[in-house]
Amino acid sequence: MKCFSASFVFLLFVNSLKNVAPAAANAFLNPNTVDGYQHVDMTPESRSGSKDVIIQMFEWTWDSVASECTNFIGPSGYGYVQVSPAQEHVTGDQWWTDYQPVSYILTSKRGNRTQFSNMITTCHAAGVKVIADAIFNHMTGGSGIGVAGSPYTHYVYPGTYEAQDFHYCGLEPNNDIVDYENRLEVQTCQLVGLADLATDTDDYVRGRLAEYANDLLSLGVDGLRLDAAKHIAATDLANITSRFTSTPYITQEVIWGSGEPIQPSEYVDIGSVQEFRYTNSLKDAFLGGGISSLENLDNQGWVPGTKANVFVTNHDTERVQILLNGNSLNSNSPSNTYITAMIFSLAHPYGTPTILSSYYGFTDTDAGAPNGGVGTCTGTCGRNGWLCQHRWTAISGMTGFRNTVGEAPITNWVSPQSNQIAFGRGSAGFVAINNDDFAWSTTFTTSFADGSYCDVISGNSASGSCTGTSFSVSNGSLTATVPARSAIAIYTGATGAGRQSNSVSVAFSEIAITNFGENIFIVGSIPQLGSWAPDSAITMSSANYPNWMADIILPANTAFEYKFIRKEPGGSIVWESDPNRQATTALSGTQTICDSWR
Ligand code: LAG
Ligand code: CA
Repeated sequence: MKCFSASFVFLLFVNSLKNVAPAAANAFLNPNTVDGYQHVDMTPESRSGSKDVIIQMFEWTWDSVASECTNFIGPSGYGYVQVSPAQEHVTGDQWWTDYQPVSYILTSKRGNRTQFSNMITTCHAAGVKVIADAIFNHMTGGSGIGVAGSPYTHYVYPGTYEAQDFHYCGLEPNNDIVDYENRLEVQTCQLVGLADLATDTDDYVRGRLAEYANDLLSLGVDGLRLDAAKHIAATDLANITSRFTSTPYITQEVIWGSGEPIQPSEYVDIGSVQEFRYTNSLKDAFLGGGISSLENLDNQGWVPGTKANVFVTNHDTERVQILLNGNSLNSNSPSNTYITAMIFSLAHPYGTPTILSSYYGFTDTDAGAPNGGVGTCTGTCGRNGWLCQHRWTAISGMTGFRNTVGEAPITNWVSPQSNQIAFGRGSAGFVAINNDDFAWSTTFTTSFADGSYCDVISGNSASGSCTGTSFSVSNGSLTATVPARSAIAIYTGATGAGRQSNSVSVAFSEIAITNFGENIFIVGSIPQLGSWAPDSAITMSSANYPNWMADIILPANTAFEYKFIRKEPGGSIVWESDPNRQATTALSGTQTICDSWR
C-alpha cells in the first residue's frame, strides 16, 4: 500500500523534470532509481517483501511462539508475529498485569531474556519477523514485587525511576484521566491509576525509554507496538524514537474518539497508527449497516492506508474494555461475521492487517492465558482453550492470497446488494463475500487466465488438487455459488482441480464451557448427523476440554446445516442460538471445522 505516497512523490518528480533532457528524465522516472519514496515509511511491506500480515500471538509463551513459527507461521507465509510485552511486570493471573511495567528486565510470565532471544532467532530462521509490545507511557498502579523479583512502590522503581520522573497533573482527583476532551489531561494525567512517566520534561525518562527499546532491538526485534501512544504527546514520542539505534516498524495505539482533540494523524510521521475507526466500521457494516460501503477506505478521513495498521479485533476490543470507544466483531459474533470480516481485511488493500490469535475468555474478561501460556494448536483448530485463529483455513488461505496479490489495486468490484461484494486484486486474486442469509449464485467477471483454481476459504491447494471447492475460470468468467454468510476466494498461487471421492472425514471441534454432568452433541440436517433429532445427535468427546470433539464420516461435496446442543443431567436440551451453522464437505480427504458455543 505504498501506491499513494509513491505516485504523489512521482508527480512531484514529473513536475520538477520539465527542463531535463529526455534520457535523464527516463532515468529519474524509473522507479528503481527513484529511491526517495521507497524508504520514507517503514511499512511491513517495505521490510518484509510482500509478506505484511501480522499475527498477534496474545499471551503465548516465547517457547511456544518459537515452535509455532517453525511449524506453521513461517511455512504459511505470515510476515510478523506481534507478541505480548517482554519486560518485568506486576504479578497476578490476569492478562493485563503485563501492561504494568516494574523494570525493563526481560523476564515476564512468558519467559526470560534467553527464551525471548531464542524465539526471535527461531522465528527469523522461519522467515517471520517479531514485533514487541512496548509500554512507554506508564509504570504500575500500586506497590509490590514484580515477576522478576524487583520491589517497587507506586512512583519508585529502584534503579529505574524515582518519584521525580512522573507526572502529577493536578487536574483531577488522584491525578487520574477523566476528561478525554482535554489534551493535557489525556497526556499528563494517569491512565487507570498507572504512574505516568514525565515524557515531556524529563530527559532521563526519554533516554531510559529509548534504552529499553534499543535493548529489544539489539536482540533482533523488528518492530514495536507502542502501547497507549495517545497518552504521550507525538512530539515526545518522536524525540524518543529518534534515539533508536535502528529503524523498526512502529505501530502506535492511538484510539480515535469522537470529540477528542488528539488525532491519529498527529502520529503518522513516527510510524504506522492503529486505525480503530476501521475496526468499528467493520463491526457496523457486517452487523447490519451493509458491507458495500467498504470499497474505498482511503477517502474516509482516516490515516492513509500506507500508515494504517488495521484489525477486526485486538486483545482489548475482544474483551470490550471500558477504556475503548466502541468495540469490535469477536469470535462469538453472530452469523460467521468474525470470519467473513477477517477475509475482507486480508483481501482489501487498505492498511496492514493484524490477525488476533487468542483464547476463549469472553465470560471472564480478566482471565489470563490458558494452559500456562503454552499455545497449542492441532491441524486447523486450537486446543486447551486456545483459538489459534492463524490456523483457521480461511485465514491462512487469505494470507497466501494477500502475499500473492501484493499491492495490486481493486478490480472488477461489484455489489448487487448492500451485503454482497466481490472484487479482484489485479489479475492475481478474486474474492466474493456474502453477508446475506441466502446463497448468492452468479457469474463474476475476473481478470484471471483460464484455469482451475482452489477456493482458499473451504480448503487449499495440495499436490496439484484442491482439498475444498474448486472453480474454473473461462474467458474471465467465474460461475459460482457463494454460500450464505460465507465467502469464496481464489488466487493464482493456489490451483488445481477438485478430486472426487465418496466420503470425507470431518473433525468437528466446538469450544464449550460446561458444568459437571453436561455434555455436548452435534446434530444436523443430514442422516449422518441425526437429521435434526436430538436423540440421534452424535456424542462429542471432552478429552480435550474445553474443545469438544468428534470425527464423523460424511458424504463428500455435500452442503449441510448443523448445531451443537448441550444435554443437561436432568435430560433437558439447550440448543445453540440461531441461525443454523452451514458447511460443505470437501471433495476428498479430511477436513476440520472449528466452532465455539453461541
Ligand atoms: C492500553 N491502551 O491505551 C492497553 O491496550 C490496555 O489493554 C491497557 O489496559 C492500557 N493501555 C494500559 O497499558 C490494561 C487493562 C486495564 C488494566 C491495565 C493495567 O485494560 O484493565 O488496569 O491494563 O494493568 C488494571 C485494572 C484497573 C486498575 C489498574 C491499575 O483493571 O482497575 O486501576 O490495573 O492498578
Ligand atoms: Ca502520559
